Amino acid sequence: MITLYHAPQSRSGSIVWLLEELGVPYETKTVTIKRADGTGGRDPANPHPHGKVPALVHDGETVFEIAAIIPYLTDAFPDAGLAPRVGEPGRGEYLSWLAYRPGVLEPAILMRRLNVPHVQGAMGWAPAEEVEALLNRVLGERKYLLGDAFSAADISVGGTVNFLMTMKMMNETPVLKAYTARVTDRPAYRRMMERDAKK
Ligand SMILES: N[C@@H](CCC(=O)N[C@@H](CS)C(=O)NCC(=O)O)C(=O)O
Repeated sequence: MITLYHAPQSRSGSIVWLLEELGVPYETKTVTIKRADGTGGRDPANPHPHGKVPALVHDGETVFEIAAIIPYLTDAFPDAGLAPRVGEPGRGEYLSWLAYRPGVLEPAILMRRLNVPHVQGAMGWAPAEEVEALLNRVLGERKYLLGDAFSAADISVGGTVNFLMTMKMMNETPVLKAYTARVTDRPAYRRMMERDAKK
């Protein structure tokens, strides 16, 4: 059994979306987390070492960090066709985009929002304007991050771009608007949104 430790309207929605795309049985345990507005608090029932979400328990193993949970699940259920398998073309690019979300995209955009100047050579990510330019260039040439086929990389990066544009933290462009409309126009995405709306 797969157990997802989840908090509505948070990053763990990416994993609900992925599990819905995979079509595998899973349960969610709703936990409280510290919210940016100062509400909430750490939940002792959450196995995440920092009390964050998502955390996933599968066959007794705990997996945390979205960049680890997504390939863990797409490797465990490869027949769903949501990721290139080990040795297949596109595998490297797939893993790169999975790491890009928490390692580059999120910190770049958050630092800009917080007015923290970018220190080239010190920070492990690129400046926000460069991140936006890259995403616009790649997605201007391709339907999805890996080409013609939707993959779990689009759940992670596409879902984040969608959220950041809604929050007015990323600049809306025709390319990114068309891309996020494409990736969110899916039954699994709608099921995830409906699920969170009920909580
Ligand atoms: N790098 C983590 C980020 C997880 C994260 O920060 N989740 C937020 C919810 S959107 C959280 O649990 N925040 C509670 C806290 O910071 O204590 C990942 O990608 O899984």
